[in-house]
Amino acid sequence: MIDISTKIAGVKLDGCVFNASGVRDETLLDLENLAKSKSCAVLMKSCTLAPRKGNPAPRCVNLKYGSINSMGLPNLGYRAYIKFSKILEEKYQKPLIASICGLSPKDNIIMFKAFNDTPVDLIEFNPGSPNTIGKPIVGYDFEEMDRLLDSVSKVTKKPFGVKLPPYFDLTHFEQMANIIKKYPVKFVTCVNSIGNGLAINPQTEKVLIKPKGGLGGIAGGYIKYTALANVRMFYQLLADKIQVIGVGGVYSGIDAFEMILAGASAVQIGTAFLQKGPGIFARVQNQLSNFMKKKGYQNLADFRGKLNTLD
Ligand code: RRO
Repeated sequence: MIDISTKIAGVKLDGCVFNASGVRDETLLDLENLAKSKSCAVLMKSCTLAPRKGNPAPRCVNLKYGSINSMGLPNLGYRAYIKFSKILEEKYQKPLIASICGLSPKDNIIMFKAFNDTPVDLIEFNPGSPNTIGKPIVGYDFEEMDRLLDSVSKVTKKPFGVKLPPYFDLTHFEQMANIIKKYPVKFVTCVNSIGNGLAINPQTEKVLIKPKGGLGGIAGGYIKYTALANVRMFYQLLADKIQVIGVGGVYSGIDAFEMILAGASAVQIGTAFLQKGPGIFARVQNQLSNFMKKKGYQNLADFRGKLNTLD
């Protein structure tokens, strides 16, 4: 029997695949649909203190091999997600993960504190959104990240991780890993969308999304190789003491296998869930099990992080 279960920060997941924050996870209906699906956890939309409508539409468009979005953090405000977590905990037996994306350091502290007394199992801190107009990506400001991790570490009682923007330079991987290692961070999620791509319709000679003159976060197949590199680098730099969750361009069981081989302890699906619907979770996990069986692997530990180089 092939076992694809995993543990994140000690929380047991029946399989290793679940939804990425930001796709069909904003309302209670969305979250109940995830709870009923084969997603092995329910990860909620990144929340802010106050509800937000987000950016004007069209703000998320499918592309041939992925997607572009500038949603602008539409969410119902953290109080709604606290309420939803209590409802979900009563009705379903699935790990619950909150995603916090405060617009200021103070907002993050308020929300981290508020989630202490909820049934949420884990918190994914999201300082990497590329789409809040007028705000730079906090995950690229190393000093600010240090201060933020320091302050949230002091107030949270929940195991938490950080969703990182994609890094492209070797020294940046190292700098961020060294900051993360100073705090009780349990996992990093690699990666958020690659910010500020531009998709164009050559027929209409127009951009595809309305916000930011058409600029938006690129996700899906286009970013798989960047995501794999980030998973690999953080897996090596965090030396198995802090877990890595891989996200970016996972459409198949083999994509998930590659993430785990690079070092991921679990895999999230965003764009493929948007495009293919909730059946994607069972499909990817079945394909992963079949591929493992062919390879003679019984569980994820048999191959996690065991990627070979050519030297
Ligand atoms: O809501 C968004 O525009 C958004 C967020 Br918070 C994020 O973290 N990543 C993304 O691609 N879009």
